[in-house]
Amino acid sequence: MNKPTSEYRFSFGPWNISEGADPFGPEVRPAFPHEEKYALFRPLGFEGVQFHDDDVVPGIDDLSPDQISTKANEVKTMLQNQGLTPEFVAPRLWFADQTVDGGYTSNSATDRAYAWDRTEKTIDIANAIGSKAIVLWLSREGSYMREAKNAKLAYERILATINSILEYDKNIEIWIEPKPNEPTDQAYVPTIGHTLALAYASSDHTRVKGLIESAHALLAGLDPSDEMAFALAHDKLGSVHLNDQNGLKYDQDKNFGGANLRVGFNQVRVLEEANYGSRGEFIGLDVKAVRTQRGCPVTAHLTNSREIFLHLVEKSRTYDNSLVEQFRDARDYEALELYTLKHLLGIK
Ligand code: 3MF
Ligand code: MG
Repeated sequence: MNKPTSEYRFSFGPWNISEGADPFGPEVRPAFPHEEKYALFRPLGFEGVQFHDDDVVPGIDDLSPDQISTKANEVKTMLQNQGLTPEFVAPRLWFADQTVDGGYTSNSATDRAYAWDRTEKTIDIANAIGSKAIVLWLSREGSYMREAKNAKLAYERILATINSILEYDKNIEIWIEPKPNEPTDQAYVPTIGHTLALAYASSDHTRVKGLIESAHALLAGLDPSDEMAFALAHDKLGSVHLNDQNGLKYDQDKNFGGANLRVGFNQVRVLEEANYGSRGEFIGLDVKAVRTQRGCPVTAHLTNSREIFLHLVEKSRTYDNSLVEQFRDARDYEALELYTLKHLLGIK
């Protein structure tokens, strides 16, 4: 029996409420205080918070371990007061001077040490606020010039880091969020296949999983629902970042279903079929507010993506699976496609 739609738990990260700056222009909306964002989650229909280490502890690089722990404890209390769950904490390894060449794969030993230090802090913060997972979006672990790094060594360094994390904390889970490019030209862990190969090569694969972002799969030229199915077949889908992407261009973080409703439907269908969410997994969103949107704070992109997800859950539950089986048995995929498109259009 499927769970009622209301049982899905949704999450997003505070960076999804932004002032609208892009590489071509400054902020277009007034700043909305970071600390006030958390009061918005529940009223908008979200109970999970995705964090970067410095979302929990701003200015993390300049603070002592005691100061970091005090701030993390404050955030834990705030989450409890607001009825929120921390979904994960991710080390932000792409902002600092020490990460211009990547973190774990940087050619500088001191910069690699900085990346490890930030990772330890991230794990400590995850524990302090009660998050069972850290996310590694491997941002600058890649190259802009192919010859700049030794790729084999880079993969060995990433694997060694995964093992060090598993050793440092005997309970924490690592969810790797693969992405093929941006900010790098070529990223070292571009797909869920690479992610799971690293997981199985690690010292405890049961604690290494993937987080699949729809747009990242599309940027790799892959279908997000097949990527999700691959992770689900290995019971290694830690979380998802649902959004959309209109072809091979910059990472758009469009609203879920906004570029291709059918691709959205298939992600929901695959998640539903695997009963994703029944063990508390979140439906995470990673969507960007468009620059033209006025107001402060802007949140329509979040509620709209959530609403479309729930409509697609209904579409998935009313999809006539016995008819689909008949079409499959007869290999009448033309009829299957027409039925699917009419179902999405609401035509009998
Ligand atoms: C980049 C991303 C990131 C990650 C986030 C958590 C800024 O394309 O999707 O969002 O999701 O850093 O790991
Ligand atoms: Mg993401």
